[in-house]
Amino acid sequence: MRTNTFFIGAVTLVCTATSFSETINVPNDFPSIQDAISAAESGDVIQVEAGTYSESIDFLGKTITVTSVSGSSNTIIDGGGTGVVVSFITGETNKSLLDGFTLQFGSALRGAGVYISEASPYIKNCLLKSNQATLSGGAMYVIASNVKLENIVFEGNVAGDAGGAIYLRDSSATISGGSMLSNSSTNGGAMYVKDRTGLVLMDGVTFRQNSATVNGGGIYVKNSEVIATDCIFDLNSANDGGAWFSYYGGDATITNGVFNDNIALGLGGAANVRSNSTVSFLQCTFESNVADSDCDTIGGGAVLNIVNSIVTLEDPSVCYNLLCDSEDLFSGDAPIIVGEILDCSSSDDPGACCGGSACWEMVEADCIDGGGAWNGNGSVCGGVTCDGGTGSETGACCVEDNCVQATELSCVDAEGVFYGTTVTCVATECPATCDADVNGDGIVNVSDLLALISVWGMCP
Ligand SMILES: [Ca+2]
Repeated sequence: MRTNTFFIGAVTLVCTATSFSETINVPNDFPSIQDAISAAESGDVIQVEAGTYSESIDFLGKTITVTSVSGSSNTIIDGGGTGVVVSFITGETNKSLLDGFTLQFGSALRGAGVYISEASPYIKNCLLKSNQATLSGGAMYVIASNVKLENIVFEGNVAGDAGGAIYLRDSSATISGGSMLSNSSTNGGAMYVKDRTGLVLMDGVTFRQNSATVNGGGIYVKNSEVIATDCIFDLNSANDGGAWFSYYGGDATITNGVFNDNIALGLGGAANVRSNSTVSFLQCTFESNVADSDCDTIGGGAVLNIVNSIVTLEDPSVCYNLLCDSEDLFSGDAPIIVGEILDCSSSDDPGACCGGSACWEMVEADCIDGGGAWNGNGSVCGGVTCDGGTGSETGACCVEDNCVQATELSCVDAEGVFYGTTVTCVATECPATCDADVNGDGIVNVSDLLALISVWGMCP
């Protein structure tokens, strides 16, 4: 509870209350976060203990920090399906900070998780999940504002109309780190950006498995400018613009972007850019994107579809993109290619990976790490049959110094080393192992003893 003890005695009467920043604890000083905010004064820090708080909070224009003691996974503000969870609607500045919460189960017309109007709050280290807006901004609605977001994860939020995770209008934003996972909407599965007033800057943001039933599985940009650096767009899907959709001056500069495994039923597996938009993709990778994924011949541009717009590709890496089943990379206007189209590096080449009877395309390391059966660089799921995970062919598998004829999957399961289906145990001599050979040179001698002594003591 706020106490006036400080103002008695040593502190002179010249000091005003605002010259102190006080720490207020929830629930020890106030049972609810909103009660603490209502009592707080400029500069105060509200520290919230771990727990689930069923309430909606409003910063009331105050220059305060609301932070959790134990981080977002342990400190939850639950909207309970009634209204907006957090509001910034009274001219808050970037000195109004929300740090370290999960904001969940908001339900509203707009901005069910966080609603920001004519304000500039700073939000970091939060998880916004399972919020639902009837219209726009499933997790966050931002209008006539300037927001700073740092390390925010948006997961499983839904908007009926636009921007499953974030809807930004007449606003600028700085978004650093974090990710947008499995959000969905009609347009802009994760983000919808409309009507510029300033830049939308994104750095190191991952857009993964977001979906739009119409346009822009990851992001939809209209009459705005987005600068995206080191962002990843993978596994997003839409009707047009699997990851990205630009419309009416939807301008962007995307540097070191990775566009992998995005899917459009129609146009632009990775991106659809149209109607006087100017978009530059600088040193971006486009790998395994698919357009016209339903192969109904309505669609185009495995990588890009361009209409009345200027699209520049500078030194792009392009591989394994498909229009239905053919490699037809671009449709509509031709992109401007600066430099050359590079192959994706071979070690990162995806291939078909069988897990049970299911198939995914991914890089070999991820496939083996996940216990899948690898079908080789450049293989595609359409060209292999996954037979329930046992793998149809066997090969030599060394489990320590024993060779067994096994499938790759069962070999990996046994933590063995698989030598390939063309190699048999008859032709394979597994390297001998012995426990005392500490440095692995095949001889047990004083070197092993010294290696052992060098690490003598408690295990780290
Ligand atoms: Ca189609």
